Amino acid sequence: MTVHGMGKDDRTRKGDGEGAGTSVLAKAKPQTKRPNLYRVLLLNDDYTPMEFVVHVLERFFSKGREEASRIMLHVHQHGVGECGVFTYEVAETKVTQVMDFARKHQHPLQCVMEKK
Ligand code: TYC
Repeated sequence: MTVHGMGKDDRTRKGDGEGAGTSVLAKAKPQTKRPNLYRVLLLNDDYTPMEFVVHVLERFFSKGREEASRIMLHVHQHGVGECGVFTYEVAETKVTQVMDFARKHQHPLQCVMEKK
């Protein structure tokens, strides 16, 4: 219920057990909400060429050649590695782009996302 003359953005409110004619300042709720974040991961396999994985990291994750090579080798040696951290929609888009690109080139490369 709104008080006559007050817009919904006003932070002054009457009532709430205060005496007649008094007014209190409501605490301003912090407006910043941290978005849920998702890691996008590449999985190792025995068949996708190393150079293709480096290209994927450059093309879809904006990595330079050195960083892309480092991530690719990490995945090759450890089985899984992080390409980046994104909001849900962006992470989903990256996964779809990588999976479509890998399929188009007939490589079994797998890309997944997981909540941080
Ligand atoms: N293991 C692959 C090879 O030896 C290279 C590779 C790296 C594949 C990373 C996938 O996500 C991957 N050709």
